[in-house]
Amino acid sequence: MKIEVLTTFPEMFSGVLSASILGRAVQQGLLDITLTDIRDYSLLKHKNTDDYPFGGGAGMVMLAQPVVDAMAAAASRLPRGRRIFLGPRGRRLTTALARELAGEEALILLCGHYEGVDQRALDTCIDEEISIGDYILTGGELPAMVLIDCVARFIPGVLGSAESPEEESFSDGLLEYPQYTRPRDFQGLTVPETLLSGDHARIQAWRRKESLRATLRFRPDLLSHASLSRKDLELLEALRREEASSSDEEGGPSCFSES
Ligand code: 4G3
Repeated sequence: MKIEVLTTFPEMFSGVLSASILGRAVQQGLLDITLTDIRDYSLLKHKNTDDYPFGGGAGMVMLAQPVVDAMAAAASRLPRGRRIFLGPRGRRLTTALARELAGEEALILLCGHYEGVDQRALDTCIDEEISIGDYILTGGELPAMVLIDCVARFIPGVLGSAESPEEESFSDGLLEYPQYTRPRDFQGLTVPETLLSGDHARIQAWRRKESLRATLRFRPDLLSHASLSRKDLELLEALRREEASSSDEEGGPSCFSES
């Protein structure tokens, strides 16, 4: 997938795009990411990209001219690219949206800074606005990186063949089950016996139950949209009783010494 990012802070992306799974995806050519500095398109003599807001008020507004010209240049390179602005008024980024975006051949991501971008630039050169959540950040760069990471996981080959983006939390509408690795005994804390049994069917059943338990405990709101079998609903009924009677018990073990 080709992605062009329009930003006044291209240097913010270097670590994220060179490390770990995204770094490997870039190296393998699965992700082809171009960083375009909006400042390079400013026609002002000091290459400004922002100015004071008409009507007054705090902060600065990004100028339409460098944004529109940077977008025109990007769109000429990626004429089929979906033109996305990262902003707090946008459609919420979810697993479903990330999966949809991963099916595109190209994306153009516009990162705003300051108090926003001149509305005329947004009206003329953006297909859609996407938000990563209900909070304000100093710029759209972190949201763009979050979107790239989230979308990349659905591009075939980005995750190792052993991992599947569909096995993670939220893909089936439930939270993930707890995971354990070596050693079997860590400071007296042991791994659930089922996971050592080698009985694949038993392990699957345990994991499903623990996914349901985690979702019921931490994100019960997700249960109304999850696809649940008859067996799941039975398990949930049992878990509701279990959780209700255990909620007044002492908490689990702590990694800090009890004094
Ligand atoms: C536009 C996106 C851009 C208006 C961007 C602030 C949060 C998100 C910005 C504005 C951002 C988000 C830049 N902050 N929730 N900051 O995805 O008020």
